[in-house]
Amino acid sequence: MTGADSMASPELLSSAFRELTAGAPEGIWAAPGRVNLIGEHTDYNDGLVLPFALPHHTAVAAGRRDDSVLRVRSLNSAETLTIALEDLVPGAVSGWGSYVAAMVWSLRESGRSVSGVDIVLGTSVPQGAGLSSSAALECAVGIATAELYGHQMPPLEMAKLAQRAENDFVGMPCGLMDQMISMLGQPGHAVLFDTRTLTPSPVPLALAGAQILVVDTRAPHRLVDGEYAARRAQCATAAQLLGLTSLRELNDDDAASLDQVLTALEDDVLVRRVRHVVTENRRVLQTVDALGRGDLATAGELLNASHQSLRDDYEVTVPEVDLAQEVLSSSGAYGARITGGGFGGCVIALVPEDAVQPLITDITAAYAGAGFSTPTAFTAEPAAGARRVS
Ligand code: GAF
Repeated sequence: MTGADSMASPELLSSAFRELTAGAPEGIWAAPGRVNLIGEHTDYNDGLVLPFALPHHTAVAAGRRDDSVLRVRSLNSAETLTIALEDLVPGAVSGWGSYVAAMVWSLRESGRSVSGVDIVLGTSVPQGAGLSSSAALECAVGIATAELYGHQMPPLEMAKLAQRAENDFVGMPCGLMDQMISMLGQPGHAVLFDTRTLTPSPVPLALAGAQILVVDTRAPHRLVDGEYAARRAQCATAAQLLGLTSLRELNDDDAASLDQVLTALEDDVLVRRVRHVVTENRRVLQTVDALGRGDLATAGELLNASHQSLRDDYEVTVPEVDLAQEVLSSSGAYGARITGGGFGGCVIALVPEDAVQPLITDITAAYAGAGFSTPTAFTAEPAAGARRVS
């Protein structure tokens, strides 16, 4: 068990809860981070995504209070947030506490009655690495608080409330992918999610002789700083100029007619953003098909193509990420791509089992040569979504 894993252990959380409140928690709940296999920056364009939940998770020990105060302690930051529920308004809380406050706010905004709560949280999801630590925190707090106050909610409804928390309270205009997979992850499966119909379809991830390697480039990953919002706005503008409800209405079945449609945009940046989204939706379906046939070579090529599109057309990569992808894809992986929102974060690769260690060595050497911070890496298996632990 790593130090981070122990931060989310039920024993540690229970004992910290007793220290904070002098009583036992009413329960412990957990929700995972994720990697996205493919389907990037498509979820706010009514498109397709293919993430899976990680074993890394955020856990909360929680109990009701007999007043209207939210009190939260984080084992990862050793800070305590105390705020009256009537003071919960967007902008009132910043830092990690804003995700907790946002979720309680969102539950109350949905009309559900929620009063005071004590929460102690810990996480094993790497922070700021693009592995969806925010959604893990929102969903863990959401299922804990809802259950404490007797609200039964379908997982997708909870995911939508978590997305609203992040959009309207934290100020990050994310799509629904991260919250969806944190709620609906399944061991052994990725989830193909159609964000237009809100339909999740589990996809078995049996990679005979291969692994998903996750490389944390440790390049700082920041999505609240405007670049993500700018991409989202560019897609909305392009859809509007093309007279579409969303970019999902476009496909590249006929590349020549897509090019013809895109000439109407008269703006190279918008053309490239749209081209990424349209081609990425197709790659998601092709990846599901290739994985279903056990064709890892084709799945790897699709990961590489996704990365190139995110680098050249969507412009969300950074040099650390491109270097990791280049080393992985040219030294033994079937394919590799940036995962998550971008501007730093992690690269995932589909890797033959016996190539995992040599590739980690190669990347570490390449990073040292380039003067980058030493990356970290782990192999990941799909894990379960949000749940009560005890
Ligand atoms: C971030 C967002 F939170 C997701 O909604 C998604 O848009 C992703 O970036 C890019 O695919 O993780």
